[in-house]
Amino acid sequence: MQSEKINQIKAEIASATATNAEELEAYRMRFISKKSVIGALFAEMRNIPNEHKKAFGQEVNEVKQLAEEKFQDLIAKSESGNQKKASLDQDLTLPPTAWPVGGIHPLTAVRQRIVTIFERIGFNLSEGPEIEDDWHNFTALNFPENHPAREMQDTFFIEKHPDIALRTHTSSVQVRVMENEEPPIRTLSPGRVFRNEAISARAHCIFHQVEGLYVDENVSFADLKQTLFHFAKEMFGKDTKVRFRPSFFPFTEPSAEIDISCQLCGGKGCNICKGSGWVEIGGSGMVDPNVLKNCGIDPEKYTGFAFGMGIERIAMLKYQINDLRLFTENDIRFLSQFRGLL
Ligand code: 2NL
Repeated sequence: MQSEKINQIKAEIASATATNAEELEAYRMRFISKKSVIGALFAEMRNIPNEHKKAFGQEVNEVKQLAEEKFQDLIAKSESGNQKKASLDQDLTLPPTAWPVGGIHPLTAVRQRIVTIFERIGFNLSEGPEIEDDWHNFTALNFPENHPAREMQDTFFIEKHPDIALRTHTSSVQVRVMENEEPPIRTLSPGRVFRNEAISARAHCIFHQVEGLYVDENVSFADLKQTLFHFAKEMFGKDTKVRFRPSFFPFTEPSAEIDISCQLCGGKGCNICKGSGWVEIGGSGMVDPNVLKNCGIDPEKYTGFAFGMGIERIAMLKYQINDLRLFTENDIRFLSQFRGLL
């Protein structure tokens, strides 16, 4: 009689299923809890004659163990079932999709890199107006009265007599520094400059320049060379070679163009360097004594060096960019390539 009941419970356990929390709870109520059918079997114990108690107890314990094993089994199955369902929907353990965020403009990144290199060797930053008078843009810098840069076709004039123009270089900032400060002067002036040029892959009417100026007692051409050697190696890598080529600027004497070994071919000769192995990165020289005098600095006591570079040009060499217009067209396919900079 009792055995039949126990067999029936065993059969029920064997065929039990549970796929969700409610069904699991129903199973627990029927087979595990105190008030379950198995609980009832334990309560029955009292009524079993002593000689059968042991055998009955064994049978009841067996079915109890069976019920518990099946319960664990059902729990495990329903959990993996839930997981399967979730993975079809969405895996909440995955990292979230990143929102598209902006990046630093390549010119900003390159300017910042240049600034950092010079700040670390004692240069400070200086800024000045983009609209300049003739004195700060031309006359103080020793430009002769008839210099072609002073022509309408080269410079954007805002007013004539007296002449007011968009600055054509940031040397005007350094003239202002020399007028206002005593040596030693070590300053770097990055900024936007303007020239009346037809826009092409190699020229633009608005571009960016960084100029450096060092004025003190006993500043020599050796200091100029060593400073620019240092810059080139920091900016383009320690194997970069530097060469100075004699040149002319109205505001420096002597003057030199600064070349570095070609980034692309390492000096062997290629398209970028037109077979020479060298590319120009800027100009430099010893500040002309006339310029020092114009800015209120005694050229008998002080000497100085200065240099100028186009930021676009440095960026183009560093990142192999072949068209100046890319910097101002705001094409996301170009700009997003520099997202990781800085
Ligand atoms: C170039 C050449 C140069 C300077 C800039 C400078 C400034 C003062 C006095 C003397 Cl206040 N010189 N600046 C000197 C030599 C060259 O720039 O090719 N720039 C893109």
